Amino acid sequence: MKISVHGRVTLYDYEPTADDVAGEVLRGLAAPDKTLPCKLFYDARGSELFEQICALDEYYPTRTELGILQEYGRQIAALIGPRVRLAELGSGSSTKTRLLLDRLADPAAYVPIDISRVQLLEAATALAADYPDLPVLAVCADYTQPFELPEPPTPAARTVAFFPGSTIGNLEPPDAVRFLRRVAKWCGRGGGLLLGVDLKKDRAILEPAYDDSRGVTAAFNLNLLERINRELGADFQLDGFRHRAVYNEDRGRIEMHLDSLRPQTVHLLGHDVHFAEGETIDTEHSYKYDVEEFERLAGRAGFEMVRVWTDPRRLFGVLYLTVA
Ligand code: AVI
Repeated sequence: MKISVHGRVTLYDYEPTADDVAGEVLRGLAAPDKTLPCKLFYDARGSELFEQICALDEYYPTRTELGILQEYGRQIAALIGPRVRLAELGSGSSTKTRLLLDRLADPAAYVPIDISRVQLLEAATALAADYPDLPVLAVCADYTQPFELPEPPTPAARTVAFFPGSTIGNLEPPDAVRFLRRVAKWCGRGGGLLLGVDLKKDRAILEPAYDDSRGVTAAFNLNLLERINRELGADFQLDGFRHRAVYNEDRGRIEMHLDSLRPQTVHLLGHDVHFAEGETIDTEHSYKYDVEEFERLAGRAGFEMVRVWTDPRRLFGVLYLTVA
């Protein structure tokens, strides 16, 4: 790990190496049920498309969570308490954090954690300029891998992790439990977790959120194939695949697919990948939870539910949990 100082921001750089994209792609496409990992969505183009998704009429999670944080920010800040070390997992542009920081009493430090060094430093620098008394300790790391949280210059009363956006839903439930166990270790006894969770609801709301009328989510899904063409020299024909999103009610998850529209062979790093007509690549799961169901899952990781805030339609939940 390397430490460097950038104006008011201290950067703790775990130098995440570029993932073994080729290996993961080949393994996923060689499986009997073809898959691609959803973390590969977020190259520069994919991140741009995701920002557009967040602004879509059909994609309710982003604006609903923002509304909850705006409406209940004071209560949330009061529960978190003074002198907190606030660690944000996958901090991105840190937009939602400002709603919290504006209301927190004398926070000890803000620790944004993100894998994208450029975006992390940009957001952390802008935030440090707007909160001149707040120590900003940025960590460049893949938060699903081990790393240590930096200590604030003066000791914090407690550590609270902030994980908005319902990104927890993109992990398979056993992986979510493993991940939350690690978060519980960082926060320690008395620490907390403020988390966004997308709630179970009618498929008439869910499916359009993942298959919008303007085709932005379709472009986001197909960009995976474009990325593989670009970075690994594959020859996916984009007009040979179609985006499909379906709510699997039994599993409580949205499943995103790319369906092959015809029999075809794709060439990739010396391998021939055959597709039958109608064969699918499973590209993302987005789990939806009931509050009680999530409480049980978090309980297995050592968290206790303290408080839940939702919107009037109960589309989305913001949960505050503490380490038991
Ligand atoms: C990042 N994540 C929480 C989004 C979701 O809703 O599962 C990713 C996404 N996929 C399609 N639209 C949005």
